[in-house]
Amino acid sequence: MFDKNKATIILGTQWGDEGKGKLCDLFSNEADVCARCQGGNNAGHTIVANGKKYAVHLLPSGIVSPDCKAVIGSGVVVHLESLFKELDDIEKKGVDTKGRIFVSDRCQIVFDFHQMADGLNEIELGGESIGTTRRGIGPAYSSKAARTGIRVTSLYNESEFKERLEIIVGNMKKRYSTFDYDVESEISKYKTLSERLKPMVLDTVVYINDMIRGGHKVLIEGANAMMLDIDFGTYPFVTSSNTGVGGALTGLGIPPSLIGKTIGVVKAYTTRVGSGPFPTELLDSTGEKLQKFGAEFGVTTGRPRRCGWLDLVVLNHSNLINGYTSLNLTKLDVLDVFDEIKVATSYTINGEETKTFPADLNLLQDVTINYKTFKGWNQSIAKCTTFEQLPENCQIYVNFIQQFIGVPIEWIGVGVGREDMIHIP
Ligand code: 2SA
Ligand code: GDP
Ligand code: MG
Repeated sequence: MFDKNKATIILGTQWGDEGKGKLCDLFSNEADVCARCQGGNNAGHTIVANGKKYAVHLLPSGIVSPDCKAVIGSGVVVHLESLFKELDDIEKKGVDTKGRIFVSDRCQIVFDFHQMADGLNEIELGGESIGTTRRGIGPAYSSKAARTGIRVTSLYNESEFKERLEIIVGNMKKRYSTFDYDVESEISKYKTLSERLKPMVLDTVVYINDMIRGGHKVLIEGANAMMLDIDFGTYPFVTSSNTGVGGALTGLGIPPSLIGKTIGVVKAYTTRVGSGPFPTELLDSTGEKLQKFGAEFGVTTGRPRRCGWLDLVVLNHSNLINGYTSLNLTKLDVLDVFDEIKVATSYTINGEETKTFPADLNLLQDVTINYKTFKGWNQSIAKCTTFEQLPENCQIYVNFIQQFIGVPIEWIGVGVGREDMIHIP
């Protein structure tokens, strides 16, 4: 699972919700540290372990493993009230988090006004809206890039916090005519929040580097996924962080030489929540069947997810950028009930076949998808524990994917639970 003195990264390869939480949980059982590097509480990672279901948003999945430290790295944007609510909720489920959660002193804070701005921006966009989670992620990263953001470290400098808060709220008021915000009450609220946060605040750059270099097992948990990457995803229908391997490095402050394995999590079909292009989307009964059997609803917002066949053009694009060392194919069991399964192998755009994902989304309006069709296996694979136990048609499907991408499928998900995973060493 871990190379010596190197961190392992787990990343989403499609549009999110591939099942990263489950693989991260499996690795966290062995890890000393599980660190989030980007995103915020837009993420929704599900873990089903010891007969209980957990949904984490800001908390790293490693929080569920009692011997694993959980780190929220500098690249994460943090809404403090949401963080504390998550901590309280997970404690109620019997998870002892004391002394195990650290928050970077360099993290940008997501304020309620960022969430308000997120909602207002979406309303302004009307029919062109991104379909964000409205958790304030875009506006918080915008403040960071505009250098008006407020970092955790500023919470402990009263005058600096007040000064920066007044500037940023002033800017918001100028930008949004309907913006009502009381700075004084915000300051007093943050006094209380920052007290609770204090024992968790850490220079995580030093901590993570020391842990990896010191031979401890460090897992880096990506949030969202490659096609939602601010630079390489379906811009502007993306989130506001770098969701790939680059985001892992900049979000934690570690050099590439400290990275060992980079594992890509691939759903055996495709889903997307929110707006934006989705070439293999199925707007018919097959799509509905995928949604129903895959229980495809957003973990953070409860929104139904759009569904379609696996798209290897997308997976190739994602692999080109992240260089996966192995893949985790998830939710293969959802395909148990299909007579026929399709996989996109290329697109035809303006009469030309292409295997690469275009930057110009307009080109996708008239795209023809070239599919390879597989026979289904029409039986449950839930109890399979080895690759050899999978039905022949299922093995053919898996083998095709790994040969097409040229990356070994090392893990196969056959159910929601921690134990429902085939490992192919
Ligand atoms: P945002 O809120 O600014 O990051 O939204 C921008 C786009 O990114 C998408 N996005 C997501 N896509 C899949 N899963 C996400 N997490 C939740 C989950 C989503 C939910 O695990 O189910 O509950 O709705 C996630 N977070 C952001 C979003 O849909 C926009 O397309
Ligand atoms: P993440 O954001 O990538 O962590 O994924 P989500 O938690 O948002 O969504 C994945 C959903 O699929 C969750 O409900 C998981 O419990 C579930 N899941 C994960 N792996 C499998 C699998 O192999 N089979 C099935 N049936 N469900 C899975
Ligand atoms: Mg999710």
